[in-house]
Amino acid sequence: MSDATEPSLIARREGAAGTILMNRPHALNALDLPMIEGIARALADFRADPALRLVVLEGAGGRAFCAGGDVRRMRELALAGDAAGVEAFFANEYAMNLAIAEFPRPWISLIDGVCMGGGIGVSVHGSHRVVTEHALLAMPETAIALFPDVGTSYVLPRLPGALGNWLALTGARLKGAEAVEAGLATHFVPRDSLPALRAALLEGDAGAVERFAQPVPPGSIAAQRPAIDRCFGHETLPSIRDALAAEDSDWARDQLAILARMSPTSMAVTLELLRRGRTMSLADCLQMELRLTRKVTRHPDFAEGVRAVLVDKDNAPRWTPQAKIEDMFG
Ligand code: QUE
Repeated sequence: MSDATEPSLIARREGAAGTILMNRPHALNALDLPMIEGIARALADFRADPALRLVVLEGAGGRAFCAGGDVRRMRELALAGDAAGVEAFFANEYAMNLAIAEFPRPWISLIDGVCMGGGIGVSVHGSHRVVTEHALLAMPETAIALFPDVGTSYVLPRLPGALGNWLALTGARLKGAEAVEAGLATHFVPRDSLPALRAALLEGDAGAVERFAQPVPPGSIAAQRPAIDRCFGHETLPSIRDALAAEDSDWARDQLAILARMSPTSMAVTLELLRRGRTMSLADCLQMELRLTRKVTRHPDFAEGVRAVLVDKDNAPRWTPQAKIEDMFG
């Protein structure tokens, strides 16, 4: 456990590298506003340092890379009617995500634990996403009536086949090797090799990632792909449900049960978001996401979803379905 006096973000120069440690292990390194501002400041400082060859991003505590954003706090702000507070958080986070995409040198994330939501946002736009056998990646926002954000409305529709729709709607959790298979991660390196890889990176040698990486054989994603594409490659939720029902398999029944727990509004918003994001730039996708947060965080499902999953942890959200999804896109 870190104590309250320890900084939640530690950014410094080590050798030829800039290093950033997300350091809120008691909250699985979930990003709060000071951490987001700290990463943005580090990006600017590192850019201005011509001797700095690459950046290494890590999570403290051994269990998580980064579990997401500080959605408990967002719920409190939303319930208090503090729209400006909600806006400040997401606007800063998404601007930082774009700055990572535009960072001109290697941005190397070492993902050795849970990496969800905001954790995907600080890694996926960089050049190298290194995962270990302990990595677990997901975009689980439909469970809390949010939607896949942090630029994933750009990333997910560009994954092969219907993988993006599947990951976004079900919040499926991918192990490290599966994340490489799906294209969210770029390299698999065993946890045991991370200290040696890190030492090489501090010498400024980004090529070390390739040398330490192990090949990932086609696995569970390849096996599920035909069914994922058959069932999740549809434009509407009813047609996705119909396709799952027609499969008549245990896998398809599992997917239907998962979808039945998610916010119906959030799923419809998510499907439309990824449909639009497919042909948009990352900057435009982030702007679309920011507009969506204004409506989505005011919808009763958001506070209820965070309550059910993260506050009371009863996992029994009482959703308030709504008829017109187009309204959410404002
Ligand atoms: C969906 C999410 C998040 C989530 C769970 C979901 C999310 C998030 C966290 C989280 C988890 C553990 C913590 C914490 C936050 O969980 O965004 O502070 O200790 O941050 O189903 O979007």
